[in-house]
Amino acid sequence: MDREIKEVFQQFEAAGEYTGSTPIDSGHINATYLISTDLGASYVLQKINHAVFKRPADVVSNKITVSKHLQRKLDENPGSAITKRVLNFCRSREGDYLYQDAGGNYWNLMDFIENSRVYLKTPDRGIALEAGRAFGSFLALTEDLDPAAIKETLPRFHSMSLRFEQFDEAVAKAPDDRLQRAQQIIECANRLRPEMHVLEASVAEGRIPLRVTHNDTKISNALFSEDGIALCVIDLDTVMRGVVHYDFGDAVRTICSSADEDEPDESKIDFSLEYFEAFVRGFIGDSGINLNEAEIEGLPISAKVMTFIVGLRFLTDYLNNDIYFDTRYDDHNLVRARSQFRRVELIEENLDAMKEIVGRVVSEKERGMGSRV
Ligand code: GN1
Ligand code: MG
Repeated sequence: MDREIKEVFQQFEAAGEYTGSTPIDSGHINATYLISTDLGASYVLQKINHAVFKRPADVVSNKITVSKHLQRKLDENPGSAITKRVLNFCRSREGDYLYQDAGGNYWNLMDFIENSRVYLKTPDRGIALEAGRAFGSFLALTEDLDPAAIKETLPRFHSMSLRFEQFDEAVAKAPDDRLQRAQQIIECANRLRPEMHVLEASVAEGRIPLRVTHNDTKISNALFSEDGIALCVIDLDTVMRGVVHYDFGDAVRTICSSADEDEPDESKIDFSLEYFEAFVRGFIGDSGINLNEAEIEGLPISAKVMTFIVGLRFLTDYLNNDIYFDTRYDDHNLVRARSQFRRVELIEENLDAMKEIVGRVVSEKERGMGSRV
Protein backbone atom coordinates (compact mmCIF):
# COMPACT_ATOMS: atom_id res chain seq x y z
CA MET A 1 0.00 0.00 0.00
CA ASP A 2 2.75 2.39 0.99
CA ARG A 3 4.39 1.86 -2.39
CA GLU A 4 1.16 2.54 -4.24
CA ILE A 5 0.62 5.75 -2.27
CA LYS A 6 4.18 6.87 -2.93
CA GLU A 7 3.84 6.20 -6.65
CA VAL A 8 0.59 8.12 -6.88
CA PHE A 9 2.01 11.03 -4.89
CA GLN A 10 4.92 11.21 -7.32
CA GLN A 11 2.47 11.81 -10.17
CA PHE A 12 1.67 15.24 -8.71
CA GLU A 13 3.63 18.47 -8.75
CA ALA A 14 4.56 18.75 -5.09
CA ALA A 15 7.61 20.06 -3.28
CA GLY A 16 9.80 17.51 -1.55
CA GLU A 17 10.34 13.77 -1.64
CA TYR A 18 7.84 11.33 -0.16
CA THR A 19 8.86 10.07 3.28
CA GLY A 20 5.69 8.34 4.49
CA SER A 21 1.90 8.25 4.69
CA THR A 22 -0.78 7.67 7.30
CA PRO A 23 -4.45 6.99 6.57
CA ILE A 24 -6.89 9.64 7.79
CA ASP A 25 -10.01 7.65 8.48
CA SER A 26 -12.68 10.11 9.53
CA GLY A 27 -14.49 9.89 6.14
CA HIS A 28 -16.92 7.09 5.27
CA ILE A 29 -16.61 7.09 1.47
CA ASN A 30 -13.23 8.11 0.06
CA ALA A 31 -9.79 6.95 1.20
CA THR A 32 -7.57 9.78 2.46
CA TYR A 33 -3.88 9.82 3.39
CA LEU A 34 -1.60 12.35 5.04
CA ILE A 35 1.69 12.43 3.16
CA SER A 36 4.93 13.67 4.69
CA THR A 37 7.96 14.85 2.72
CA ASP A 38 11.62 15.49 3.40
CA LEU A 39 11.09 19.26 3.05
CA GLY A 40 8.63 19.33 5.93
CA ALA A 41 5.55 20.23 3.86
CA SER A 42 2.71 17.73 4.16
CA TYR A 43 -0.06 16.89 1.73
CA VAL A 44 -3.45 15.25 1.76
CA LEU A 45 -3.94 12.61 -0.93
CA GLN A 46 -7.45 11.43 -1.67
CA LYS A 47 -8.68 8.44 -3.65
CA ILE A 48 -12.16 9.21 -4.94
CA ASN A 49 -14.63 6.37 -4.53
CA HIS A 50 -15.88 6.11 -8.09
CA ALA A 51 -18.58 3.61 -7.22
CA VAL A 52 -20.24 6.54 -5.40
CA PHE A 53 -18.96 9.46 -7.46
CA LYS A 54 -19.56 8.24 -11.01
CA ARG A 55 -17.88 11.30 -12.52
CA PRO A 56 -14.74 12.00 -10.49
CA ALA A 57 -13.68 14.75 -12.92
CA ASP A 58 -16.84 16.70 -12.03
CA VAL A 59 -16.13 16.30 -8.32
CA VAL A 60 -12.65 17.73 -8.74
CA SER A 61 -13.90 20.47 -11.05
CA ASN A 62 -16.33 21.59 -8.31
CA LYS A 63 -13.59 21.57 -5.70
CA ILE A 64 -11.37 23.75 -7.89
CA THR A 65 -14.18 26.17 -8.84
CA VAL A 66 -15.16 26.69 -5.21
CA SER A 67 -11.68 26.93 -3.76
CA LYS A 68 -10.52 29.37 -6.44
CA HIS A 69 -13.59 31.50 -5.74
CA LEU A 70 -12.95 31.43 -1.99
CA GLN A 71 -9.29 32.31 -2.51
CA ARG A 72 -10.25 35.28 -4.67
CA LYS A 73 -12.67 36.52 -2.00
CA LEU A 74 -10.06 36.12 0.67
CA ASP A 75 -7.47 38.03 -1.36
CA GLU A 76 -9.97 40.85 -1.97
CA ASN A 77 -11.07 41.15 1.69
CA PRO A 78 -8.26 39.85 3.86
CA GLY A 79 -9.61 41.59 6.97
CA SER A 80 -13.28 40.84 6.70
CA ALA A 81 -13.54 37.24 5.52
CA ILE A 82 -13.88 34.76 8.34
CA THR A 83 -12.31 31.92 6.40
CA LYS A 84 -8.63 32.15 7.17
CA ARG A 85 -7.41 29.53 4.77
CA VAL A 86 -8.55 27.88 1.54
CA LEU A 87 -7.76 24.41 0.25
CA ASN A 88 -5.05 24.46 -2.40
CA PHE A 89 -5.06 21.63 -4.92
CA CYS A 90 -1.92 20.41 -6.70
CA ARG A 91 -1.73 19.62 -10.39
CA SER A 92 -0.60 16.26 -11.66
CA ARG A 93 2.45 16.07 -13.92
CA GLU A 94 -0.01 15.93 -16.82
CA GLY A 95 -1.43 19.27 -15.78
CA ASP A 96 -4.82 18.19 -14.41
CA TYR A 97 -5.94 18.28 -10.81
CA LEU A 98 -7.15 14.71 -11.15
CA TYR A 99 -4.89 11.73 -11.74
CA GLN A 100 -6.09 8.34 -12.93
CA ASP A 101 -3.79 5.40 -12.17
CA ALA A 102 -3.33 2.24 -14.26
CA GLY A 103 -5.87 0.41 -12.07
CA GLY A 104 -8.55 2.96 -12.94
CA ASN A 105 -8.56 4.75 -9.57
CA TYR A 106 -8.91 8.52 -9.36
CA TRP A 107 -6.79 10.68 -7.07
CA ASN A 108 -6.36 14.30 -6.07
CA LEU A 109 -3.79 16.00 -3.89
CA MET A 110 -3.95 19.12 -1.76
CA ASP A 111 -1.63 20.97 0.61
CA PHE A 112 -2.04 20.03 4.25
CA ILE A 113 -2.89 23.13 6.26
CA GLU A 114 -0.17 23.22 8.91
CA ASN A 115 -0.93 23.70 12.60
CA SER A 116 -4.52 22.68 12.18
CA ARG A 117 -6.74 20.07 13.74
CA VAL A 118 -10.20 18.56 13.41
CA TYR A 119 -12.73 17.50 16.03
CA LEU A 120 -14.77 14.33 15.67
CA LYS A 121 -17.20 15.69 18.27
CA THR A 122 -17.80 19.10 19.76
CA PRO A 123 -15.80 19.73 22.93
CA ASP A 124 -17.22 23.12 24.01
CA ARG A 125 -19.38 26.04 22.90
CA GLY A 126 -16.38 28.01 21.60
CA ILE A 127 -15.85 25.32 18.95
CA ALA A 128 -19.62 25.30 18.20
CA LEU A 129 -19.46 29.08 17.60
CA GLU A 130 -16.38 28.81 15.40
CA ALA A 131 -17.87 25.92 13.44
CA GLY A 132 -20.96 28.08 12.83
CA ARG A 133 -18.72 30.88 11.58
CA ALA A 134 -16.86 28.49 9.28
CA PHE A 135 -19.91 26.89 7.66
CA GLY A 136 -21.89 30.15 7.58
CA SER A 137 -19.04 32.05 5.97
CA PHE A 138 -18.60 29.28 3.40
CA LEU A 139 -22.16 30.08 2.26
CA ALA A 140 -21.66 33.84 2.62
CA LEU A 141 -18.52 33.77 0.49
CA THR A 142 -20.10 31.61 -2.20
CA GLU A 143 -23.28 33.75 -2.40
CA ASP A 144 -21.94 35.40 -5.57
CA LEU A 145 -20.76 32.15 -7.15
CA ASP A 146 -23.22 31.17 -9.88
CA PRO A 147 -24.73 27.81 -8.91
CA ALA A 148 -24.75 26.91 -12.61
CA ALA A 149 -20.93 26.77 -12.47
CA ILE A 150 -21.22 23.77 -10.16
CA LYS A 151 -21.85 20.26 -11.44
CA GLU A 152 -24.51 17.97 -10.04
CA THR A 153 -22.24 15.10 -8.98
CA LEU A 154 -24.77 13.18 -6.87
CA PRO A 155 -28.25 13.85 -8.25
CA ARG A 156 -31.03 14.25 -5.64
CA PHE A 157 -28.45 13.85 -2.88
CA HIS A 158 -30.68 15.35 -0.16
CA SER A 159 -34.01 14.32 -1.66
CA MET A 160 -36.15 12.71 1.05
CA SER A 161 -38.30 10.99 -1.60
CA LEU A 162 -35.22 9.37 -3.11
CA ARG A 163 -33.94 8.29 0.33
CA PHE A 164 -37.29 6.73 1.19
CA GLU A 165 -37.41 4.95 -2.18
CA GLN A 166 -33.99 3.49 -1.43
CA PHE A 167 -35.07 2.61 2.10
CA ASP A 168 -38.25 0.84 0.95
CA GLU A 169 -36.26 -1.13 -1.59
CA ALA A 170 -33.73 -2.11 1.06
CA VAL A 171 -36.45 -3.23 3.48
CA ALA A 172 -37.94 -5.40 0.74
CA LYS A 173 -34.62 -7.10 0.00
CA ALA A 174 -32.94 -7.17 3.43
CA PRO A 175 -31.70 -10.43 4.95
CA ASP A 176 -33.93 -11.66 7.80
CA ASP A 177 -31.40 -11.25 10.60
CA ARG A 178 -30.70 -7.63 9.75
CA LEU A 179 -34.38 -6.93 9.25
CA GLN A 180 -35.07 -8.31 12.69
CA ARG A 181 -32.29 -6.41 14.43
CA ALA A 182 -33.44 -3.20 12.75
CA GLN A 183 -37.17 -3.79 13.29
CA GLN A 184 -37.71 -1.14 15.94
CA ILE A 185 -35.83 1.55 14.12
CA ILE A 186 -37.54 0.74 10.83
CA GLU A 187 -40.83 1.37 12.62
CA CYS A 188 -39.47 4.63 13.92
CA ALA A 189 -38.48 5.72 10.38
CA ASN A 190 -41.95 4.88 9.11
CA ARG A 191 -43.61 6.76 11.95
CA LEU A 192 -41.63 9.90 11.11
CA ARG A 193 -42.04 9.53 7.36
CA PRO A 194 -45.03 11.89 6.80
CA GLU A 195 -43.44 14.91 8.47
CA MET A 196 -40.02 14.46 6.88
CA HIS A 197 -41.03 15.81 3.47
CA VAL A 198 -41.56 19.38 4.63
CA LEU A 199 -38.16 20.66 3.48
CA GLU A 200 -38.37 18.99 0.08
CA ALA A 201 -41.87 20.46 -0.35
CA SER A 202 -40.79 24.00 0.47
CA VAL A 203 -37.80 23.72 -1.88
CA ALA A 204 -40.19 22.58 -4.62
CA GLU A 205 -42.40 25.62 -3.97
CA GLY A 206 -39.48 27.77 -5.07
CA ARG A 207 -39.48 30.28 -2.18
CA ILE A 208 -36.03 29.24 -1.09
CA PRO A 209 -33.14 30.40 -3.26
CA LEU A 210 -30.76 27.85 -4.66
CA ARG A 211 -27.14 28.53 -3.82
CA VAL A 212 -23.85 26.73 -3.72
CA THR A 213 -23.88 24.50 -0.65
CA HIS A 214 -21.32 22.25 1.00
CA ASN A 215 -23.73 19.39 1.78
CA ASP A 216 -21.63 17.61 4.39
CA THR A 217 -21.24 20.07 7.25
CA LYS A 218 -20.34 17.72 10.07
CA ILE A 219 -17.98 19.01 12.74
CA SER A 220 -15.08 16.94 11.34
CA ASN A 221 -15.31 18.92 8.09
CA ALA A 222 -14.10 22.16 9.70
CA LEU A 223 -10.44 22.80 10.37
CA PHE A 224 -9.37 24.65 13.52
CA SER A 225 -6.18 26.24 14.77
CA GLU A 226 -4.65 24.80 17.95
CA ASP A 227 -6.27 27.62 19.91
CA GLY A 228 -9.74 26.85 18.60
CA ILE A 229 -10.18 29.35 15.77
CA ALA A 230 -11.94 28.02 12.66
CA LEU A 231 -9.57 28.16 9.71
CA CYS A 232 -11.28 26.53 6.81
CA VAL A 233 -14.04 24.24 5.62
CA ILE A 234 -12.72 20.99 4.16
CA ASP A 235 -14.10 18.01 2.20
CA LEU A 236 -15.54 19.73 -0.85
CA ASP A 237 -16.59 16.40 -2.45
CA THR A 238 -20.29 17.05 -2.16
CA VAL A 239 -20.38 20.75 -3.08
CA MET A 240 -23.46 21.18 -5.26
CA ARG A 241 -26.49 23.39 -5.75
CA GLY A 242 -28.68 23.36 -2.68
CA VAL A 243 -30.47 25.36 -0.02
CA VAL A 244 -29.09 26.83 3.20
CA HIS A 245 -31.06 24.23 5.19
CA TYR A 246 -28.96 21.36 3.94
CA ASP A 247 -25.87 22.88 5.51
CA PHE A 248 -27.47 24.38 8.60
CA GLY A 249 -29.47 21.25 9.46
CA ASP A 250 -26.68 18.77 8.91
CA ALA A 251 -24.28 20.94 10.92
CA VAL A 252 -26.64 20.95 13.92
CA ARG A 253 -26.64 17.13 13.82
CA THR A 254 -23.04 16.89 15.04
CA ILE A 255 -22.13 20.38 16.25
CA CYS A 256 -24.89 20.65 18.85
CA SER A 257 -24.04 17.40 20.58
CA SER A 258 -20.99 16.31 22.50
CA ALA A 259 -21.44 12.67 21.45
CA ASP A 260 -19.69 10.81 18.65
CA GLU A 261 -21.72 10.34 15.47
CA ASP A 262 -21.70 6.60 16.17
CA GLU A 263 -22.16 6.70 19.96
CA PRO A 264 -23.78 3.35 20.82
CA ASP A 265 -24.92 4.33 24.33
CA GLU A 266 -28.15 6.34 23.95
CA SER A 267 -27.80 7.81 27.43
CA LYS A 268 -24.61 9.55 26.27
CA ILE A 269 -26.27 11.23 23.30
CA ASP A 270 -27.15 14.79 24.21
CA PHE A 271 -28.47 17.83 22.42
CA SER A 272 -26.99 21.05 23.74
CA LEU A 273 -29.03 24.23 23.41
CA GLU A 274 -25.98 26.10 24.59
CA TYR A 275 -23.99 24.76 21.64
CA PHE A 276 -26.95 25.43 19.36
CA GLU A 277 -27.07 29.07 20.38
CA ALA A 278 -23.32 29.42 19.89
CA PHE A 279 -23.54 27.71 16.50
CA VAL A 280 -26.42 29.97 15.37
CA ARG A 281 -24.53 33.08 16.48
CA GLY A 282 -21.58 31.98 14.38
CA PHE A 283 -23.62 30.86 11.38
CA ILE A 284 -26.14 33.71 11.17
CA GLY A 285 -24.75 36.45 13.39
CA ASP A 286 -21.10 36.57 12.44
CA SER A 287 -20.68 35.04 9.02
CA GLY A 288 -22.07 37.76 6.77
CA ILE A 289 -24.65 35.36 5.32
CA ASN A 290 -27.81 36.91 3.84
CA LEU A 291 -30.99 34.96 4.42
CA ASN A 292 -34.53 35.79 3.36
CA GLU A 293 -37.59 35.19 5.53
CA ALA A 294 -38.43 31.80 4.08
CA GLU A 295 -34.86 30.65 4.63
CA ILE A 296 -34.86 31.78 8.26
CA GLU A 297 -38.22 30.24 8.97
CA GLY A 298 -37.07 26.79 7.84
CA LEU A 299 -33.83 26.67 9.83
CA PRO A 300 -34.95 24.97 13.08
CA ILE A 301 -36.93 22.19 11.38
CA SER A 302 -34.08 21.59 8.93
CA ALA A 303 -32.02 20.24 11.86
CA LYS A 304 -34.62 17.55 12.42
CA VAL A 305 -35.01 16.68 8.74
CA MET A 306 -31.31 16.62 7.91
CA THR A 307 -30.42 14.57 10.99
CA PHE A 308 -33.18 12.13 10.06
CA ILE A 309 -32.04 11.80 6.44
CA VAL A 310 -28.53 10.82 7.49
CA GLY A 311 -29.98 8.28 9.94
CA LEU A 312 -32.22 6.89 7.21
CA ARG A 313 -29.25 6.51 4.87
CA PHE A 314 -27.24 4.62 7.54
CA LEU A 315 -30.24 2.37 8.16
CA THR A 316 -30.74 1.73 4.44
CA ASP A 317 -27.09 0.80 4.09
CA TYR A 318 -27.35 -1.56 7.06
CA LEU A 319 -30.28 -3.30 5.38
CA ASN A 320 -28.25 -3.45 2.15
CA ASN A 321 -25.39 -5.26 3.95
CA ASP A 322 -23.12 -2.18 4.21
CA ILE A 323 -22.38 -1.49 0.58
CA TYR A 324 -22.03 2.31 0.78
CA PHE A 325 -20.52 3.64 4.02
CA ASP A 326 -17.26 2.27 5.42
CA THR A 327 -17.95 0.31 8.58
CA ARG A 328 -15.65 -0.89 11.36
CA TYR A 329 -17.86 -3.61 12.86
CA ASP A 330 -20.94 -5.65 12.03
CA ASP A 331 -23.72 -3.43 13.33
CA HIS A 332 -21.91 -0.15 12.80
CA ASN A 333 -24.47 1.31 10.39
CA LEU A 334 -27.31 0.25 12.68
CA VAL A 335 -25.62 1.95 15.64
CA ARG A 336 -25.06 5.07 13.53
CA ALA A 337 -28.71 5.08 12.48
CA ARG A 338 -29.95 4.71 16.08
CA SER A 339 -27.67 7.52 17.17
CA GLN A 340 -29.10 9.87 14.49
CA PHE A 341 -32.69 8.92 15.34
CA ARG A 342 -32.05 9.61 19.03
CA ARG A 343 -30.82 13.07 17.99
CA VAL A 344 -34.01 13.57 15.99
CA GLU A 345 -36.02 12.94 19.17
CA LEU A 346 -33.91 15.37 21.14
CA ILE A 347 -34.20 18.03 18.45
CA GLU A 348 -37.98 17.57 18.49
CA GLU A 349 -37.99 18.15 22.26
CA ASN A 350 -35.95 21.32 21.85
CA LEU A 351 -37.63 22.71 18.76
CA ASP A 352 -39.48 25.58 20.44
CA ALA A 353 -36.34 26.73 22.22
CA MET A 354 -34.42 26.47 18.95
CA LYS A 355 -36.99 28.67 17.17
CA GLU A 356 -36.70 31.24 19.93
CA ILE A 357 -32.90 31.28 19.66
CA VAL A 358 -32.95 31.66 15.87
CA GLY A 359 -35.49 34.51 16.16
CA ARG A 360 -33.43 36.26 18.83
CA VAL A 361 -30.13 35.99 16.93
CA VAL A 362 -31.76 37.22 13.71
CA SER A 363 -33.27 40.24 15.43
CA GLU A 364 -30.00 41.06 17.18
CA LYS A 365 -28.28 40.85 13.80
CA GLU A 366 -30.85 43.24 12.31
CA ARG A 367 -30.14 45.65 15.14
CA GLY A 368 -26.42 45.39 14.35
CA MET A 369 -25.31 43.47 17.40
CA GLY A 370 -22.53 40.91 16.87
CA SER A 371 -21.97 37.60 18.60
CA ARG A 372 -22.12 37.65 22.38
CA VAL A 373 -20.85 34.23 23.34
C1 GN1 B 1 -20.43 10.64 4.21
O1 GN1 B 1 -17.51 10.42 3.35
P1 GN1 B 1 -17.89 11.41 4.36
O2 GN1 B 1 -17.63 10.88 5.71
O3 GN1 B 1 -17.25 12.76 4.12
C2 GN1 B 1 -21.57 11.03 3.27
C3 GN1 B 1 -22.36 12.20 3.85
C4 GN1 B 1 -22.85 11.85 5.25
C5 GN1 B 1 -21.67 11.48 6.11
C6 GN1 B 1 -22.11 11.06 7.50
C7 GN1 B 1 -20.89 11.26 -0.42
O4 GN1 B 1 -19.49 11.67 4.23
O5 GN1 B 1 -23.46 12.49 3.04
O6 GN1 B 1 -23.55 12.93 5.82
O7 GN1 B 1 -20.93 10.40 5.51
N1 GN1 B 1 -21.03 11.39 1.96
C8 GN1 B 1 -21.55 10.88 0.84
O8 GN1 B 1 -21.03 11.09 8.36
O9 GN1 B 1 -22.53 10.15 0.83
MG1 MG C 1 -18.01 14.24 2.81
